[in-house]
Amino acid sequence: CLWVRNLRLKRRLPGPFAWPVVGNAMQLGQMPHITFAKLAKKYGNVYQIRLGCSDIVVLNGDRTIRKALIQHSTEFAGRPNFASFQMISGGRSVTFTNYGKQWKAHRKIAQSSLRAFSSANCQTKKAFEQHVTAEAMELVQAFLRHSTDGRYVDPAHEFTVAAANTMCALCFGRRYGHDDLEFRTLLKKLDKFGETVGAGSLVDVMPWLQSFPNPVRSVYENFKNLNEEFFAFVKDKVTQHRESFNPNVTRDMSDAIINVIEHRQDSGLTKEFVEATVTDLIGAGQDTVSTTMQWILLLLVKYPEIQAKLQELIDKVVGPDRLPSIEDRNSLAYLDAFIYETMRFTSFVPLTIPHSTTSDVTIEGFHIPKDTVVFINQWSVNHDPLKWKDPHIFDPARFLDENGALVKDITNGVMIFSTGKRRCIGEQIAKVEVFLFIAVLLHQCSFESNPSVPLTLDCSYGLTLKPLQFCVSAKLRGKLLGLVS
Ligand code: HEM
Ligand code: HJJ
Repeated sequence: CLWVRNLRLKRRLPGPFAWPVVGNAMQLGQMPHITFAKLAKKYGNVYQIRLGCSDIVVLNGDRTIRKALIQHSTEFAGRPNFASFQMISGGRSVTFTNYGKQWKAHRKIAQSSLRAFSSANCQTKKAFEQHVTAEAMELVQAFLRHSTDGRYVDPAHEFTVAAANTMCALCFGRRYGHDDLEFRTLLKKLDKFGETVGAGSLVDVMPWLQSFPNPVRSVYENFKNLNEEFFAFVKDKVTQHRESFNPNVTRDMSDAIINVIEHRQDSGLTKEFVEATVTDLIGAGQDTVSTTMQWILLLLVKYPEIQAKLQELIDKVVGPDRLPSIEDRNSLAYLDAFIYETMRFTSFVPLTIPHSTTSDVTIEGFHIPKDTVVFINQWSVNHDPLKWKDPHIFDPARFLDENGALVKDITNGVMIFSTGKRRCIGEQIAKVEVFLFIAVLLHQCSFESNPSVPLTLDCSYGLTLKPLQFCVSAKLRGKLLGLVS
């Protein structure tokens, strides 16, 4: 009856005691997603914390998160109006913009041009796969070059360049090379992006810190500068495209997006949204894919028996005379299982980009008002003991049936691309890219770490979790293959 419902609706959200001024900021620790999972054991899967001046609801666990993001998809599709978000992609980011008509139109355009270039059209799809394979071979050569005379190489930056080049190839029709200093310098600076916008970063929730001359102020200034520099880099390339635009020839994704936004009737968006879209896509593709590759290589040298098993499989399916291709994917289920397990085990996007509620909503009996900031703990889904056996153990075989085939129901349980209205639009591209990168790397090389330096799975926290610096040595496994196109 009504008064019972009202009582339930009015149930105050549980949560830890919040101190004046800082709230729970001092309790977050080095790895907020782990802290949030621990708090869920005490307060349940929906609870409230306070960071500075913001009340934040934290969602945990597979059932609760899917219920919120799928059953209440519109209510949870917002983004907070954090000051840092307005500095990204000239203030017109598709990713960091709140729910509304404009965001919907923008996302639709970004999504459909990605689809057109990576899956719908056979020709552009093949071209994309060739770009990725070429980039993988550049990686092979870079690793071999840096591994001569028993040397070891830190793979992180090479992966960033490779992932950024892939997105540049897709968006601009050309790559910038492992030796282009200007491009490499820009990518090095971008490395700091995720520290500022990761959930639990304090710059946006304690704006009062800015009124003093203290480090937070320079965090904002650095963030603004790096975004302006990156946006200018992309805008310059898009301007060149605009000047040489021919409506009858779509050379790459920049052309495709210029075409939709500027040359089609009522796209609803101004031309500044073109460079914003491309900036988002390159930014996202560069950080996430390079982070995936860093974790994968770390796990391959940590578990040499898994590396050997993968190589044996690739040798059997592909043989020595050609490079692996995307058509081999169905025959390489164990490689896909290894990728899924890397994503589950590391959960390297531990919390999604912060969400906000677009209207009042009730979840698990708790009332959440409109415009509440919401953190979504993907790590807690991937380590939910009700869902995964021994979640703390790295075991790719958990995704395979007794015939060695991939089990869709289990792979779909991994949450790293989020779900619902804000789910990642680059998932297909990322999976193809990561698959080809590892398949080619393992086909051509063996990797080992320096035995005198202990390997750790410790990481740094941000939008993405990154492994601490580690070094590998690459050895050529047979003959170095050239590219056939
Ligand atoms: C959003 C993960 C690669 C484009 C997201 C989000 C996550 C994510 C967790 C936030 C979802 C949310 O807030 O609920 C990943 C992972 C990747 C990856 C794990 C690689 C392994 C890519 C790539 C692209 C891309 C390659 C572009 C080509 C986007 C965009 C959004 C997004 C545009 C914003 C969606 C929105 O706010 O509406 N991704 N991503 N991602 N991703 Fe990815
Ligand atoms: C970025 C990481 C960036 C932008 C935007 C303009 C589309 C990383 C995760 C999801 C990707 C979501 C998207 C982010 C776009 C990044 C991101 C980075 C520079 C950017 C979880 O975000 O290192 O640099 O410039």
